[in-house]
Amino acid sequence: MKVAVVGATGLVGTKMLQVLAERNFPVTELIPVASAKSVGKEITYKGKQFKIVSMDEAISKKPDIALFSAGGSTSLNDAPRFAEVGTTVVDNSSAWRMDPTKKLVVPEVNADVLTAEDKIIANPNCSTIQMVVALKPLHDAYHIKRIVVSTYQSVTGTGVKAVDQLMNERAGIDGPKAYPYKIDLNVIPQIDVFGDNGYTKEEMKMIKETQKIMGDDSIRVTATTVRIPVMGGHSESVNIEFERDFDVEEVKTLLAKSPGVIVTDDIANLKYPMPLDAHEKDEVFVGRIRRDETQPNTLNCWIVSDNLRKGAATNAVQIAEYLVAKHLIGVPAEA
Ligand code: 11C
Repeated sequence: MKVAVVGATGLVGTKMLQVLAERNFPVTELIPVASAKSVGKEITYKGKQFKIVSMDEAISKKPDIALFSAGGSTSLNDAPRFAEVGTTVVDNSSAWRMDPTKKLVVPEVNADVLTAEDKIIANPNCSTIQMVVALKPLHDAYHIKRIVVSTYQSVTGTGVKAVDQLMNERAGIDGPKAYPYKIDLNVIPQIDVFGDNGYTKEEMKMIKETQKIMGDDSIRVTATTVRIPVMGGHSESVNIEFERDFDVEEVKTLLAKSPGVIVTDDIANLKYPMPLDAHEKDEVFVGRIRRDETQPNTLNCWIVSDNLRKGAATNAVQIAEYLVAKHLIGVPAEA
């Protein structure tokens, strides 16, 4: 496969290169793309140096697949240009996610919606991905009526500038700010901008994307998304009301055998998921699984995952792997 990685120098782009290498994705030619100021510089992939090229040069090479993580406006502008030359784009931005003509995919949940006609495929938001991986098997078994989620999100979700802000604050160094407030020793109950309804964009993504990926608009979701000064991954406290009742031990068994999920739930030995443990792992970790005793058919749990991996790069590479396995890639788009 000729593989382009667009946004190859960013936090997610760098992770995409790492994950492609680790999982031995069948790369025959790697085409790293980044903004004009990085063109000509080099990145390392599997111990070899590769020159960063411009968008136009990458398109002229007609890659089989392009993994995009360069922001929404680049995706809106350039993903269709790749699609026109037959490249399948897996886009990590929010640009195409709610477009009814584009698929929004988490392989463990809905890879089966993909066809060879899908030339721009959307990768969901990190906090949505980890939640749906854990909740899909429970939806299948008990049917979800309502989800109440509060998140505890890593600064890595914002990007390099936010990581630098946290580290600078910790070291007592002044520097550029990614957030309107100090993040070290603080908690900021705002991720992305506010909409007219008082919810942030991140909260609305969790609502809309969950319904689209699960293929079920009847699932009611309400979210509060919060930034905390951690690095290794996003955590979520999730309360789920089901139509049917469940047995807590059965829930644990069901989750433990679900693809991409690891149950870490042994309170006697103080075992539960934490971002420090999820860091650099591809799975979604679920713990603190218990009945909500205040109303029927309702469960509480705690979901943690590395937002740069399963929440972004790994999910995109898994989509690419699925396309290869099912021979849905490198096929010319229909006229
Ligand atoms: C965050 N979830 O943690 C965001 C980052 O729509 O892909 C990813 C934004 C997105 O800030």
